[in-house]
Amino acid sequence: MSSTPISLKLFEIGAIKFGSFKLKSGIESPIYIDLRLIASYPELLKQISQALLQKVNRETYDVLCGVPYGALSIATAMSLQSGCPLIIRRKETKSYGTKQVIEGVYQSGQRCLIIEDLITSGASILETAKDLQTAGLKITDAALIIDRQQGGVQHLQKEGIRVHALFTLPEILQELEQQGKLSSDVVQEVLTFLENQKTQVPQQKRILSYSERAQLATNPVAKKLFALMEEKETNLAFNPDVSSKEKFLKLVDLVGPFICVLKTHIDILEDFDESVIIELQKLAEKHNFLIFEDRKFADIGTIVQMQYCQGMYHIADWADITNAHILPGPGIIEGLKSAAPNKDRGLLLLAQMSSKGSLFTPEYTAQAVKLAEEHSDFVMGFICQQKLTDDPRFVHMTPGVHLASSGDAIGQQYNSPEFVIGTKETDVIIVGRGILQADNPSEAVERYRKAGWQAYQQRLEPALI
Ligand code: 5BU
Repeated sequence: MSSTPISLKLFEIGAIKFGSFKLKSGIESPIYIDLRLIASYPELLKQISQALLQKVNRETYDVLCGVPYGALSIATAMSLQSGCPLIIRRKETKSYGTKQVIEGVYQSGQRCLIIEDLITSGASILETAKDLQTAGLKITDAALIIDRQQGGVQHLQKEGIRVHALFTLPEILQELEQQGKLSSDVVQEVLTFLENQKTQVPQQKRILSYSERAQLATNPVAKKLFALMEEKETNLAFNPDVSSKEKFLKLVDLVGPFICVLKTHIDILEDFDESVIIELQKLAEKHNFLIFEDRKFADIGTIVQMQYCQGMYHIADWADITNAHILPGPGIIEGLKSAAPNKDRGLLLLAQMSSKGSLFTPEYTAQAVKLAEEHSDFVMGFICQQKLTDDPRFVHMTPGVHLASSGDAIGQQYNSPEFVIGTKETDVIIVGRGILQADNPSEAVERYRKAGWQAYQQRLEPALI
């Protein structure tokens, strides 16, 4: 269809303005585009949504999703005209989402067409695509009204998303000039401005390697862990949750060469005695891994001090890492820290859990991040289901990982190593039964190591924001 009517109407309703405008970034711009105005002009909205529907082959998508909020009305209009179902992405819950991020009816494996009004760097579309992919949807195409031609289309192409734009911004300028709405001087001014902007976006966002993060970490155990992950090429932690010490130690010896962390529940062992600890420490030395007692402390400072250093297990003597709930407040961190003053020890805060119906809320998770920042000498990171902070000092460790199962009968929920490290951007996968119950555990441990490591390496490739 002819581009004239739409671009002219966008100009007439003031969705594209020329003059001098101060942008959020402080930059003076000769052009201002606000396509949200389209929602107030139903005829134009209809015309645009029809044009967008014609732009993309209907065979290539099953559902529609508009990037919030600018494109919600456009996606809705397209849904009404085509009969294609719509889903909605919530913007607010994206940071630490235990809540439903995608609303509506859809099935894993369905193809979703993303709708947007304007593309600059492509970051907004990518953010929406990531959430949709996390929900199991496939994203291959995005349709939008205006491409500012500032690198967004190429950026998305690299991520496997084809962009279908009704117009490029230079095409609109040309049209308006031909229609006598703009002088050639203004067109030139805007084109020069766009050209200068191009060099500024998109920027490179470099992801730090584990060894770079070893340099930055403020907790000594986090430093050791990052360094040994890089050295052994593994981001796999294993938990041999078995009750016999003989079986436990045999398993540890078997998986030792492939793991960075051995996670224990020492109180599961029915025949525990001190020899377990002596042998475990020898194996940690032999295979170069750290020991993490998954004790999940949850009491007041004074009691956790005793639980950490005394009793049957003397955890602080042998476990490089332990973890704690933050429910009692910062006293639990201070209590544990003061209990092992002369040793290199690290604490992980429980910020999210993998189990179904877990009561962790985004606010609680955010508090864990805040407490970690305030105690970064002792707190080395989090037990979580997704990356919680860009602060490179903190390790994100994720349980609930399995290559073949989606969960157990009593609430465990599993994700793949690729999803956890690649999509959720955490650092360490914690695997138990995926290896323990495999037909061939020594083959399985290498499979998990490789999957986790490959996902990390893929993430390291320079990403554009
Ligand atoms: P699995 O066999 O891979 O399901 O074992 C998971 C381990 O991780 C097990 O030792 C749990 O105690 C631990 N875990 C978990 O599964 N989910 C969580 O949110 C936390 C710990 Br915290």
